[in-house]
Amino acid sequence: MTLLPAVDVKGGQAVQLVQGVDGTEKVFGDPIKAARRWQDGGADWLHVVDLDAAFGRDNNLDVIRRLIEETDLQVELSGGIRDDASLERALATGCTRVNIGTAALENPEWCEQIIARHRDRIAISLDVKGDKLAARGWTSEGGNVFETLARLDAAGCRRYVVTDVASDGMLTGPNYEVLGAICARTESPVVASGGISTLEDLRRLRGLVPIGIEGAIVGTALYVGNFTLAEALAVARGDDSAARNEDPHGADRNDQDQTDEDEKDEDAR
Ligand code: AMZ
Repeated sequence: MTLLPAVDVKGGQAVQLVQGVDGTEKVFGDPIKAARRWQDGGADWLHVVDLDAAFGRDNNLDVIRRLIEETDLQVELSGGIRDDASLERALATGCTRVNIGTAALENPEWCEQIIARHRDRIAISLDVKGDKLAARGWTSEGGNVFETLARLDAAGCRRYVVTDVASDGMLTGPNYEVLGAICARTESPVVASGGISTLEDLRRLRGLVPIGIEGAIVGTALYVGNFTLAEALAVARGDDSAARNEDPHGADRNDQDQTDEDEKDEDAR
């Protein structure tokens, strides 16, 4: 499974929002420094969101362009890519692929054309809020998730990035139900985003690779230090025996095992 650390950029700074709400951000400084930190930690990929562009004001393309030039990372770039001009600008940064959110809802014909033209360089962002999709910086809603997915699949969409808006920045775990339902309805690979909090979450997502989960985007959990990037990469590779001891529920489970043993002893007496 591919691990993609997130660098969300607002006002030139790396930030993490809570449920995507403007103004809730924790600020983590220079996005290029953050990207270098994830590269030095062993990441191959970065998920970069231009939040100002997603909110429909201004953009952070200068710093994002430099970030791509000054690192060797493969970058998935999103935010505000809604027409030919913004798509050309985004592709010209040297990113590996772009994610399209709002336009998948508001401009389906354009999406069909760009999927046909740019194939693997286009992924569709399914930003899920209940059974609807969120658009325009997650400030508006529209379109049923599964109807939109069926339409995009028919258009040949190569990849989906599925973000559960309610989980994003919350450290409450991914929305496995939504991820499972989407994987069941498409043959294209799915990158999971939103809510990842523990290495156990990453292990569970890795277990979903056979049904179509290809990658996982980690933001807040990495920035606040719930685990290290090295640990996360090891779990994503399936090579995490050294990291297993950290299971936060391990202590509780052992206590429960002990209680079970005690009960058995009682029964035997
Ligand atoms: O946090 C938010 N409010 C937010 C966010 N992270 N709003 C949009 N986005 C991301 C989507 C997707 O990657 O997850 O921006 C991209 C979509 O942008 P657009 O402009 O195509 O809808």
